Amino acid sequence: MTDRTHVPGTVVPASEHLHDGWSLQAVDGPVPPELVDRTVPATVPGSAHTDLLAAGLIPDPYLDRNETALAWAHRTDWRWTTAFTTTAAAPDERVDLVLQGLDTVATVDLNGTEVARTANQHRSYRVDVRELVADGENALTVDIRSALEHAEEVERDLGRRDHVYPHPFNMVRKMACSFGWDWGPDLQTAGIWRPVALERWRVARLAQVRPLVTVDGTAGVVRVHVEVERSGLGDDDVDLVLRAEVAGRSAEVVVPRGGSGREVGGSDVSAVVEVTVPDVDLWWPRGYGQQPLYDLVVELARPGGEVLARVERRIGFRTVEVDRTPDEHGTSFTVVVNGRPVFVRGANWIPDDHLLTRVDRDRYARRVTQATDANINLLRIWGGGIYEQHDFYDVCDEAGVLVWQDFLFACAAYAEEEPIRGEVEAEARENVVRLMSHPSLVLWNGANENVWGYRDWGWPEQLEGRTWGLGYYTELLPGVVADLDPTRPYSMNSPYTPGSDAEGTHPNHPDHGTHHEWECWNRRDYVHYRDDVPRFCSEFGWQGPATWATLARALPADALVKESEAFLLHQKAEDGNGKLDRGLEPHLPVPEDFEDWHWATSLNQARAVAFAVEHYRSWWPRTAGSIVWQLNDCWPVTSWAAIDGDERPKPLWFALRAAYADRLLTVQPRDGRAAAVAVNDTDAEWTGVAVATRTGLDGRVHASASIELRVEPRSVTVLHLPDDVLAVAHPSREVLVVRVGDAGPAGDGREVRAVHTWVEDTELAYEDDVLDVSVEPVEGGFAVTLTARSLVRDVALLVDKVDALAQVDDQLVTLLPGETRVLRVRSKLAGDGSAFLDPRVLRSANALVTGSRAGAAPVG
Ligand code: BMA
Repeated sequence: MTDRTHVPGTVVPASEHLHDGWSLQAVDGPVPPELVDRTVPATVPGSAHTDLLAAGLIPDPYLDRNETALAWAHRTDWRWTTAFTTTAAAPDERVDLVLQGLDTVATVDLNGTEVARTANQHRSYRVDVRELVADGENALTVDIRSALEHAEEVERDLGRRDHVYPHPFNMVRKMACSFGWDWGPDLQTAGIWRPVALERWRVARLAQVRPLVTVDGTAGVVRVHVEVERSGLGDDDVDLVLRAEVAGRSAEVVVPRGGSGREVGGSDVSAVVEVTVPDVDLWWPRGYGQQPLYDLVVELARPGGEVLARVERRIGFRTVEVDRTPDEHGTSFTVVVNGRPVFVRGANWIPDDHLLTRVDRDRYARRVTQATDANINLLRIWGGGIYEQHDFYDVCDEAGVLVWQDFLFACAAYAEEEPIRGEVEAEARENVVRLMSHPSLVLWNGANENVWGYRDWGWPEQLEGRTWGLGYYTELLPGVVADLDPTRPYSMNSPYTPGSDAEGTHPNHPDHGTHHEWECWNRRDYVHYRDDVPRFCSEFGWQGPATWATLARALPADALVKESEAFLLHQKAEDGNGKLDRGLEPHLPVPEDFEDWHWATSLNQARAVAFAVEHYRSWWPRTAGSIVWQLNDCWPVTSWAAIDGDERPKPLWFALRAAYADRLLTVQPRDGRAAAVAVNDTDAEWTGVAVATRTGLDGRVHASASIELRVEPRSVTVLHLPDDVLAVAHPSREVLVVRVGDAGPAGDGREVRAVHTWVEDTELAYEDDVLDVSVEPVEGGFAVTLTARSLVRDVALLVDKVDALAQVDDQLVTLLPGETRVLRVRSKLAGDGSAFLDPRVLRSANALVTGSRAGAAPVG
């Protein structure tokens, strides 16, 4: 049976999966008594955690305080065993055992013979087992020992290197956040996490297929580089034919006989075949054009005869570069696709479930759809996670979502000696080749924050001259990219100053290359995002809690308070709740009541991030990208995510969708006064009339001006506002409104607007009860009608509080006096829908302020 989850795209030879009949046992370590000598059925691919969960032997690690209760697994050794039936190798047949992924420190035994020892989650292993497989029953055992203890031993051998969290995650090639992160649980998985199979082949196989895709004028060119492994058996020393076909065009070359049987999985001979597709349709990022994908078929055959190997890939024709030209502002960092500079409206991606094997194609597709629905055009796969499954990149290829892939290094110094170095090189080579066919993949990045760490986090003192990873970022990794995937750009680190070295211009200098803005959130209020105009902000973010239904599923009812141990276990950031409160104080009351606090911090998260995004977009093309930390979560937790661990969008998601809209109006300081900035990130000119008014909270217009709007495609225009519109008399009673009614030919006809207040909500003269609401059942759910009698800011229906499955079409809706808006709620709930009008559900910024005033001065 063939299965594309084996080696994606490999059709010949077929794989015999070894996924059945597995069982798991804890063999050593501080295991609880109920697991001693106990054997449980195991799912492969899978992990010890998912197997024990399925067997009902451990509680759900994501709930309550179960994470802590499962810490014994960190120092436990495990054994997986299976028996399978097959046939012995024919005289001229190679039989390889192919292990696509082991997590992590494993010994593999087939029929009593050790066939592999591994210590790298990020690569695959191939072993020639033709002498070992027997007719009939065969026994396969995979022993996996504690990765933590292995890492501690390596650390003792090589000398300590700094790492930002307690465990030495930098001493073993395993997903860094396996060991806990400031948004992730410390659940150190072990398991056979990717497919296992026997592969039978004769004569020769395609050991490596590397399509280098370029564009030449109007033609698409794919140069397919292959490495061929000979079986070393029978009549393998023959000339072969390598053929490639795409879009009905094909080409072939002869692969000469060569030395054979050198090294299993290695290459005996290389070959290149080139196919040109005239008048090719280019692949574009979303918003710039279509995403045509072409099937590439690569075959290795006997001349005029039997196909020995066949690999399929889906490619797209496009060019990509990163413009890092020095200019009057510093050093740019602009992604250019098919010659067109792209403003990156991005989000950082972490593994979507800490228990990785539960993420399937549908889950990836749901997440990427949420990203595109929020107008995101790039996802950065962060270096503390993994190289994702092909499905992730496939979904991005189809959606036109650009992918920036970090090599897997994050927030730590890394030893450049063995046994780490060889693993780093092997995993980099393998994954570059594995992923390079995807057109969505536009950038390889050396590491997350490691040059910055060396510079600012006290590493040199602690290292005493030991290596820390620089050679990986400056030599090994760029060398691998140049060698294997030369059409794709490489960036040394994020953040990083292009052209600098570790001692030169500060790696996090906002004027040069990529920048991570973490002063805001960690130490400063979000208004300070405006202090810099970074060239490309690849990380910035603000925390907020998970949605209510997610929290209520994960925590017992009595733990739904800020101080509970369970809630704090699901808040991993250093002084996270303190930062949330301090972040609220300048803007909104800090509520005592937990549900009010939950809403206030959710709203503040959304506003903080939107504030940054609007600032960054307003500076295009000087600022060429904004990648918010972070799109998703891997379990239920308070974090920077826009989508929580149960896949629910937080208020931030709605704010991002608005701030990342194709066309944006925003009020920004320019030359010491407020200006309206119109951002047009479409290919059509944006014309219309911008009406700017100085309006009372009661709706009275004190001053008004009409300004002709003309914004070129993919550009930004600053609109000067007249003095009388800015001459605010009563800051607590007036707002500035800028609106463009006609969004022009490419617009959707909807008004684009900005509502700007001169003071914080706490100082606005909000009155009580100025929002009229009604609800009626409609097909598929409910319609909630909102009408404002005075300014109402950031209305949100927290629908999951009523129905955990409900969805609402918008949140954080601001209404001017007299305006009406209907929100659509999708829900199967019975009844009249009045539950959606409960003040715990129907929220606004106003009610936080008026409610706290009432609380401060209780009537009666
Ligand atoms: C950045 C990231 C992550 C971290 C986030 C929030 O440094 O690279 O390491 O989770 O900040 O603190």
